[in-house]
Amino acid sequence: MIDKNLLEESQQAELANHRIRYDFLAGQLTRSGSDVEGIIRQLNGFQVAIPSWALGTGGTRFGRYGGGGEPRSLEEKIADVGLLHALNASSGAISLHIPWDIPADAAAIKALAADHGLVFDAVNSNTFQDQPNAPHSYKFGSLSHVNPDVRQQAIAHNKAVIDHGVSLGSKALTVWLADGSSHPGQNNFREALSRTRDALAEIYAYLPADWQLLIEYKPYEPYFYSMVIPDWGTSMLLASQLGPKALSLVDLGHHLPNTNIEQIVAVLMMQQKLGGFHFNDSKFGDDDLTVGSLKPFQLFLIFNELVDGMAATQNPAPAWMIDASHNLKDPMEDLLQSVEAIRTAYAQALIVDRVALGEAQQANDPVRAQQLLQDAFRTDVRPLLAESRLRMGAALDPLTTYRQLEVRRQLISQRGKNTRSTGL
Ligand SMILES: [Mn+2]
Repeated sequence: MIDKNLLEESQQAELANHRIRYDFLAGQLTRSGSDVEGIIRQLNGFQVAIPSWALGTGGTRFGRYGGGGEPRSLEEKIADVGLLHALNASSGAISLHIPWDIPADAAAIKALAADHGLVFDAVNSNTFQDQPNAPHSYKFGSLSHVNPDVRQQAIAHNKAVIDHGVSLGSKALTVWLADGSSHPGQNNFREALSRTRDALAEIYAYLPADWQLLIEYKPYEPYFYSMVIPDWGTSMLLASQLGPKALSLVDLGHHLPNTNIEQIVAVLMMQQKLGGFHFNDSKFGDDDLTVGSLKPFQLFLIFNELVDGMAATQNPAPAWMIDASHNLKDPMEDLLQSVEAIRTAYAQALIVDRVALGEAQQANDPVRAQQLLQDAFRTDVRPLLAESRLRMGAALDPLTTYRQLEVRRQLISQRGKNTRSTGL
């Protein structure tokens, strides 16, 4: 746990600098018509879930270089997310992956999370790996498999994941299917999708009344010729056929290069089918890199559509989660950077002059429209984010505090150098 006195002491010297920066920005934004207090309130309420598998070092199929002090149990993963939340006041939810993180005592785990101010976000099922002693293999698919016994095993697993989620207070199941084919002719596309829809319908029927089923899509990998749910259109088709509790989930890394993701967001929201987001960044494919590290403008454009859509459509509030892998960085530092990038894009989208943008669109004035977006994107909103954290008792600058307090060194001394977190 972060000692609040130490935290305050460590940033005492920075407070005066922050005040100057914040007052300047707040004055500027107020003069240009922004409701600064309203923006701070929206930032305060914005929580991004941390997945339980992102707290350890990731790897590639070539190797993995652990950084030490990784959580050894679900309890330690919750402690790590609690630490992030204490520093940034924006990581107040954890998303579990089953079977990597099955709670032995759900009530105790729920209480532990509550001690850290955390709730449980969507639970995630896994039919992309065979589990020890499972009677059937997913080598050739799970919900789309030609053998009904394999499909039933995958359906039963998803129902069990829902049960775990219910015991923790989760409200959604995220399904990412690794089903697909690597060779032309291997699968009958029509039949594979129709089997998947029927299997998802059985899972959907098992959902509690206040739950959602979030359907993730991905164009390739692990299979390289076809994926059964390759794109947002297929995901939305399934969600539409299943019913109102089924929605699409957008993972930023699950698109082919140069895909206009912000347009996908807009259309899904128009259909009230945007259920959730997995944030990361990428250069080539599903790279799972730090959010906003490569394409911050794309992230801003996506948030511009999200803010617009949340005000103008009946789309339910989406679930926000980071879905990244940390091969070189300390995972905690990477997650702090990612949450900051997400909040930056959100704050920038909140200061877009939407009335003027609407007028520019009506007047067919692309120059003015571009200027309005650039004005927001080029505004340094970091003092707003710091002010929001300060008011919630968190760190002015989470990353600097994390290093000043030598958190990783302490985790290594408590847990050891060679611990390995379950997950990626
Ligand atoms: Mn994902």
